[in-house]
Amino acid sequence: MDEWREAYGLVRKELERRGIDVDWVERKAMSLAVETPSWGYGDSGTRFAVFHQPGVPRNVFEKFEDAAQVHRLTGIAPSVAIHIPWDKVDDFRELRRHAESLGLRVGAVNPNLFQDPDYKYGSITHSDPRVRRKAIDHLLECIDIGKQVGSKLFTPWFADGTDYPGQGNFRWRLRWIEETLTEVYRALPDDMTMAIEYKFFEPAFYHTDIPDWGTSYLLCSKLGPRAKVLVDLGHHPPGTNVPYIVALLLWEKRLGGFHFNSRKYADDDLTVGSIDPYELFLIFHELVEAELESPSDFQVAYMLDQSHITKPKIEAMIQSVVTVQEMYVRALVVEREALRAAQRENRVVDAEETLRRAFWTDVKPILAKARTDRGLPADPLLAYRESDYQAKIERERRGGKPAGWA
Ligand code: PSV
Ligand code: MN
Repeated sequence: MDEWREAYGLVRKELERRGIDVDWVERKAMSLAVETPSWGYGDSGTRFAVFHQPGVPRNVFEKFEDAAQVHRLTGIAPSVAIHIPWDKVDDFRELRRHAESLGLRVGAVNPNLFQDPDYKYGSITHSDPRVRRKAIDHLLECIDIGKQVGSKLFTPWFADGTDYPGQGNFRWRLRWIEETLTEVYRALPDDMTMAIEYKFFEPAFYHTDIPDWGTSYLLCSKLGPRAKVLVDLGHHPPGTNVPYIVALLLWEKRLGGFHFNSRKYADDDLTVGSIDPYELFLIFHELVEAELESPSDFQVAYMLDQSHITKPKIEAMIQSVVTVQEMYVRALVVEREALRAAQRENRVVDAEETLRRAFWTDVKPILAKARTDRGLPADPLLAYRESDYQAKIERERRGGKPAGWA
C-alpha cells in the first residue's frame, strides 16, 4: 500500500542534491487549484453522434456531486465551471448552496452563443441587429448568473465567423464585436474578470472573428485591465509555440486562464497531457517562472475543457487533474540558477538538459507524500476505482435524461 515511500526517499534525496526544497514543492503542489468543467461530466460525442455513458449526471446538481468526488480524492479541484443554458436552473443561489455543501464553489460562467438556431450566421457579428441584441442579452444574463453564484470569472467564446469569401464584411463585424464587448465589459462587477477565448477555425471554416491570441489581446487592451485572454490548448494551428504565447501574455499581464486539453489534429478535446506532455511541461515552466518572479501579480485560472467520449467521465477528470498537478510539480523542480547560468553563457545543451532533467523526474512519490500528509489518498485514480461511487451512480441514476451537449 505504501510502496511509493521507498521511491519517495530516493527522489527526495536526488532533488535535495539539486538544491530543491522538497517541502516547499509539496506545499505548492497542494495549493494548486484546477477547475473542472460541468460539461465534462455529462454525455458528449463527436460531430457525428453523442454517446451515452452509464451513471452520467442528469442535471447540474449531479454534475457537482461528481465534481465533489474529484475534489475529495485529489484535494485540488475546488471549483466547477458552468455553461449556460446547459446548466441553467431556476434558482442559481440554490446551485451555489449545493456547491458549497459539497465543499465546492461555482467557477467560470460560460455563455453559449453557438447552438441556438438564431446563431447560424453568427451571434455578436450577425448581420441582423436583433440577433446581435439577443447575443448581448445572453452575455449580460451570464454575468448576472455569475454574480448570483459568486463567480469571479466570465469566459466567453465566440464561435462567429464565415464559411465563404464575401459572406461577411470583416470590418463591420469587428466593429460589432468591439461595441458588444464594450457594453459587456461595463456590466462586469469590479471583482469579475472577463477572459476572452480565441480559436483559429471551426465551426467557421473561411474566417473566424476572434481567431488568435493577438485578436483577443487587441480587444482586451481596448476594454480595460479586467479583460484578459483565455488560452485553450486545442485552439492553435499545428506547430504553434504555445509556451511563447503564454510568456508573452504573462509579460503583458493579460493571461486570464487556460482551458487545458490536448490536441493531435485540431480542437480534439483529448485529455490534457495525453498527446504532447513535454509541451504541457514547457507551458508550466513559463507559468512557474512568472509565478515565482511575482507571486502577488499572478492570477491565472487553470481550467479543464475536455469532452471525454471514450474515457469514463470521472476517471478521465481525475487523471487530468493529476496530470496538471504533475506537470506543475515538474516545473517547480527546475534548477533555476543552473538554467539562468546556462542561458547567460549560451550553453545550449546544458540549458535544455536542465529542463529535461526536471521533466523526467518521477514526481509521483512526491505527490503521494504530499497527499497522504493531508489525509488524501496517495493515488486518487486508484482510490476512485476502489470506491463504490461509480457503481452507485450507475445503479441510482436510471431514468431521466442524461445531461449532455446534444
Ligand atoms: C470551444 O471549442 C470551447 O473550447 C469553448 O470553451 C466552449 O465553451 C467549450 O469548448 C465547450 O463547448
Ligand atoms: Mn475552451
